[in-house]
This record gives sequence, structure tokens and C-alpha cells, in this order.
Amino acid sequence: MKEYDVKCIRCGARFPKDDIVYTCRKCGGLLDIKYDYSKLDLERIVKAKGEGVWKYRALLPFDDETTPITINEGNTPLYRCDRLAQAIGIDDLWVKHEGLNPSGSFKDRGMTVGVTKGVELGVKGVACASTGNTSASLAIFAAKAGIPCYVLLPKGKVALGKVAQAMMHGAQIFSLRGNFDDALRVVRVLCEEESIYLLNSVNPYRLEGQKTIAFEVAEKLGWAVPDRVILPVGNAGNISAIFKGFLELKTLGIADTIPRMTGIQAAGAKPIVNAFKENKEEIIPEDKPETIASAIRIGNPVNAAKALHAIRSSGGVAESVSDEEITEAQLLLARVEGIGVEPASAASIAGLKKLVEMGEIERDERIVCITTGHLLKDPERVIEICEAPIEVDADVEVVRKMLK
Ligand code: AN7
Repeated sequence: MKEYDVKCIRCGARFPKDDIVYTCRKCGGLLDIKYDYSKLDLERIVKAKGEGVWKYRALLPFDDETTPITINEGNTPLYRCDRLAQAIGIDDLWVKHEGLNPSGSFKDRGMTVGVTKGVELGVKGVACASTGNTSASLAIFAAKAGIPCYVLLPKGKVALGKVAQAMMHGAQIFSLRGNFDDALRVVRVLCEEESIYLLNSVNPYRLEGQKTIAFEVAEKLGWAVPDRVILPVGNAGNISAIFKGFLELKTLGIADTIPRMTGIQAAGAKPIVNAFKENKEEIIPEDKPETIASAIRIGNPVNAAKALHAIRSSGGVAESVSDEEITEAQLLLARVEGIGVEPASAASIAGLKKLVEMGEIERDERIVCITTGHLLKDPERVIEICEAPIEVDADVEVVRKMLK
């Protein structure tokens, strides 16, 4: 039997593993799942069979008997990107395309664990606030589990493909007159009062699924870790989860270092970048976050404390990029590597480029960028930034003359 419980990262209070608690009842701090690593069998991680998130179940918060709610999430490709590396002026670049998860974003990794845990706890329904991808993923897993799903979206601020997914998979959707931070505030109270299971990334079980990104990166590189991992930051769950994954590999003696965790925010929504640069422990929330990268249009990231710890203790940085830089990076990645991502994901590439130009990143570092969501999530944006198809008569000569 695996031993684990829930621990407050601020005051150290402990809660039993089957207690439905999202933040510390004593001090309000964020929670983390704690294992007794001395009882873990290393062979079960480095020699595990299968693929995807559940391959690493030795490091997931379940007994071996648990039947997962799964749609074959994880096991996403890690592409070696020499053409992009050359364009940016570095030597050793990899992109892990999390947009190739079944729902089109990394959220599936967290939801397979979170919804499986919810079902195990016997919850009557699941809910989230979302900038889009979380709701799309949760709707799918709730459908698979056969339980009701409630999602709260900021009105008019969610990319088309994501809303379509939540609708199609049968979630009850509320379009809130407010932003993501307002939606999260409302859903947190609703979940407490109505005994619905909250599956935003404040739920520590969700992050356990997302930490498997670190395991896959390390495994594909021969159980070695890169020098740096770069990813977009919104509510700051993913950077915290991936850091935890690498930390576990170090704790278990599988790797000896932790990559510099490098978080990128949009210039119009960068409370974590501000806190990092000003050496503050706490963020100052932004009331009116604004960026074309709607997935990370978040002014009050709930996991800020975990993310700042991840960045600082790994020797990483936080940096922001403009909407123009995001769009440029999205087009570059699509056209030199054939990797299609949504704007938020392109922030990681834009951040890499900016940090290289600033001299913050060394040319010979081994770098892994995480692209978190698929291009088709946001088709409207594609149509805005690309040349429109040319309408012509069905005539060879007409088309021939126009070929570029
Ligand atoms: C493509 O769906 O917050 O820093 O509600 O969809 O872990 O929040 C989405 C976040 C990056 C940021 N890239 O991750 C939501 C939501 C994409 C995303 C992020 C999101 P976190």
C-alpha cells in the first residue's frame, strides 16, 4: 500500500488523503500531495510498461486496484527542433507538444487523475472555472465517468474550439459577465456549498497528473533532465506540477539536477513576472488582464506561491512577452517546424527568443519548451493572422499565374 496524505505548503498542516479540501483549513495555504518516498520501488518508475500518465502510477495518489477514468492522455511527442533552434540562435532545442493530448491540451493529464479521484471519493458532480481548455477537458472526463459537469466561462473571452468541446461533451455552461478570476471566485464558493468537486488547479490531485510531463521529458532524454524547461504561465498550476515531477526524480535519485523552470506570461497579464522581478513573495493581482493569448488571460493566479518557489529554487526566471511577439512565435513554430499551437503555447517560444536576445539563456543549454494547446483550439485567431485563401475560377491558367 502506498502512503500519502495532503500537506499545506505554508504551515505544514496535514489532512487525510480522502478529505475533500482545496486550501488549508488552518491558514488558507496551498496544498500538496506528500508521499513516503522511502516506500516507493524505483524499478516501478524507470522500468514501467505502458504509456501515458498511468504508466507512472507508482507516483500517482492511488492504490494499484484503482480503475482510472482515462482517454489515453499523455505520451505526447518531444520533437527535436533544429530549424527553430537555428532561427533563434541556440544549439539544443526540443518542443513537447502537449496540444496532442486527446482534448488538445495538457489539461487531460490533470483531469484523468482529478476525475478518477472524484469518482473514488463518490462526488456527485465536478466543476471548474476556465479560460477554455480546462472546461473542454473536464467535460470529456465527466462524460466518460458519467457524472454531471458544470463550467463557468468568462463571457466572450474563450476561444471557439474550446467552448465547442465543452458544449459537445455535455457540460452545463455558464457564461459569466466577468473575467476568469471572477469565475474562479464564484465556482470555489459554489463547490464548497453544493458539495461539487472542484477541478481547477488549486485541487492538488490535478497537479499530480500534470507532473508526468516531467517524467516523460526525462524518460525520452534517457532519464536525464534538460538544463531548462520553458512554458506559458496562467493560473500557474502547470509550472508548479512539472517542477514537482522533476523534484521527485531528484529525490528518488533518478536525476541529479532540476531544470531551470522558466515561466512566460503575456505582457497584459503578468503578476508572477512582476513579483519575480521585484523579489516579492506575493503577487499583486491585476484587475483587467488583457492578451490575445486568452488561455493565460489571468490576473490573480491561484498557484502563484508554488510557481514562484519553483522558478526561484530551480534558478529559473519569469519573463513576459507582447501579443506581437506571441503571434510572431506562433507563425514561426508553425512554419519552420510544422507544430501548430494556440497563442498561449506560443508564449513559450516567444519567451525563449526574448531570453536568448537578452543574454539570459546560454547558446549551448539543452532546452525543452512545452507547447500546451493545439492550434485548432483557436481557429478564429488563425484566420485573423494568416493570408486568406484566394478565391478564383476553376481554371488552370488563372491559378498558374497567381502562384507565388
Ligand atoms: C493552452 O483552461 O487556466 O499556468 O482554465 O489553456 O497551469 O494555468 C488554461 C491554462 C497554458 C496556463 N496554456 O496553465 C483554463 C486555464 C494553455 C492553457 C495555460 C493554460 P496554468
